[in-house]
Amino acid sequence: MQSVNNEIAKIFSRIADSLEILDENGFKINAYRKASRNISSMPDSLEEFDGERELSTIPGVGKDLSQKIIEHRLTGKIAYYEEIKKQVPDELAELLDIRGVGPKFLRILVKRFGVTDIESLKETIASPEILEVDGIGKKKIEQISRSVEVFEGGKKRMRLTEAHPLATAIKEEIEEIPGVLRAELAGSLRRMRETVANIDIIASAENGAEVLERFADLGFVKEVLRKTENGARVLTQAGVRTDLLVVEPRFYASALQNLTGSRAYNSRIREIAASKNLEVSPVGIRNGEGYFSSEEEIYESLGLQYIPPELREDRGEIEAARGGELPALVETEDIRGDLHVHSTWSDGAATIRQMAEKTASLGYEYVAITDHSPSSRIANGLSIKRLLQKKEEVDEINAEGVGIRLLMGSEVDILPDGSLDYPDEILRELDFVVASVHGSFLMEEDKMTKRICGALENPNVDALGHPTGRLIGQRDPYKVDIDAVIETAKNHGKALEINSSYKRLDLKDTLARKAVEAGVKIIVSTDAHRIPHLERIIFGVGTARRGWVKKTDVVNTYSLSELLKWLASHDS
Ligand code: DGT
Ligand code: ZN
Repeated sequence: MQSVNNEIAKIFSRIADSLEILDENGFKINAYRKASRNISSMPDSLEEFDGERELSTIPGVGKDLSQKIIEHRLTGKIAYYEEIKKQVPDELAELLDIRGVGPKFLRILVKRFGVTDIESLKETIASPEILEVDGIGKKKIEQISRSVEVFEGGKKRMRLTEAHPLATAIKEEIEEIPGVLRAELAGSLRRMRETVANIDIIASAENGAEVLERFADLGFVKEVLRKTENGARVLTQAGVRTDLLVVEPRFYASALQNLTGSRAYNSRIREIAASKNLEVSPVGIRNGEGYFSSEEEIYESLGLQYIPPELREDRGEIEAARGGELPALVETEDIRGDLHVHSTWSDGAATIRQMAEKTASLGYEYVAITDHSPSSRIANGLSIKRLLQKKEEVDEINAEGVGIRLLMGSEVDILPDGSLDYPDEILRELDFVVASVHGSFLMEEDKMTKRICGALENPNVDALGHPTGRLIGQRDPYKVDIDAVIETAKNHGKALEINSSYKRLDLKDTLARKAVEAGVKIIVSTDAHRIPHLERIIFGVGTARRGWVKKTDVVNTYSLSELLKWLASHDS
């Protein structure tokens, strides 16, 4: 849910940009620009202003703009804005975000060269004719080409699983800068959103200016894009935009709070702060003395339970926190075993013994070694003969004792007709079976649904692996009726997986939430094919937390004996 203030502010700002491109009267442009700014930073919701008269008391919002706000309230649309969008489509308006491309230059690009979007802009600035424009030289064009690269890079979102390790390494370098007292990831990374546009980091120090200078000199920095009094934006060698904000220690909690939630969340929190007579500054909420010592203290002052960063999206968590009804989210420390890992028996890079040693060192009580089944030929799936040999090795290692209980498992393919890749009498001998779709993705929805539900109905199957098959930024989920899958899992006491693999995070947050709301159990697994993958569990747990998943929903938070009991509960 986006707050009305945000929505209107965005529309007005977009109208101002468009009018600039259309070369309209400057007075009108400034009016929209000013109203947009005031509305986005004001603490009260527009909804609290009854009619046109009240609305026009907002600084910068006169009669004309009040009418537009009312029109939006009544119809969900503003006719004038719809008209403007026809003349200046989004792909054109967004070009103003390219540094060096001001409205005047963009007008020339449109009128003289027919530029409509980023592609045509790139062609135009690469053509020799562009140098015939007054005041445009080679240098200027070089600068704009560079800005275009940054613009395109900034539009791409990175996968959380790739950005997070990079961001953590940068954060650790910042912590080493003299004078830095604390540093933390903020923004979408702290919320563990599955993709992020940039790396946001916040630090506290008394000597902010010095810290920012040292930051800009760090080895990973390729280019400094922008510097302000208390912040810097740089591009890493790999082209990732990284923003650092440095604040005085006493403002740290406020600034961290301010820089974590989604925009929609932040504006609702600001409204609540204003209603509690707290000071709402652009860099965070302040109290009488000017600071809070922790985020917990801020939430207490707002009359809310502490809201964990992963929930700060304005998806109902504010209401829940007000009613003291936030769920007790699962934590990485709650995880007592990994139920989906591969070994050298199929396509893993580590032996069973190496996987066992590493998972034991993570403090786990159990690990299920779930290699592939025969149909996954590229993944060196195990024939029945090899499966039985592997079982012997698992038994041996268990008998020897390596500080962790190995579960003899399989990640068994769900074949196109819904049958499984091993016969029942073989599956029955396994401790843990996760069933997954690895091929024939392009099926009609009802066939795919039948296929997957059929597998879940098999009493030997314990969980459904990566339930939707999506790959972030690469492949859409296959067509499946997820509600039917959830219902079948529920009826048969089966778990659905949150797979922590870097492209998967599948189930995703919103679907995980749907599943636990329906009372379905979850396994959070790594699907590790190498030792370092075992540490990716934090991303699965992060996804679970974003999906409001509680510790009690997650099967692999159980002790070994509880787990075995759960496994027995749905066997035939
Ligand atoms: P991203 O970067 O698209 O993956 O997502 P975020 O949430 O990190 O967004 P970003 O980097 O634009 O902003 C960082 C933080 O600052 C985030 O917590 C939202 C907050 N923020 C940024 N701009 C505004 C704004 O105009 N209004 C409000 N209320 N908050 C903002
Ligand atoms: Zn961000």
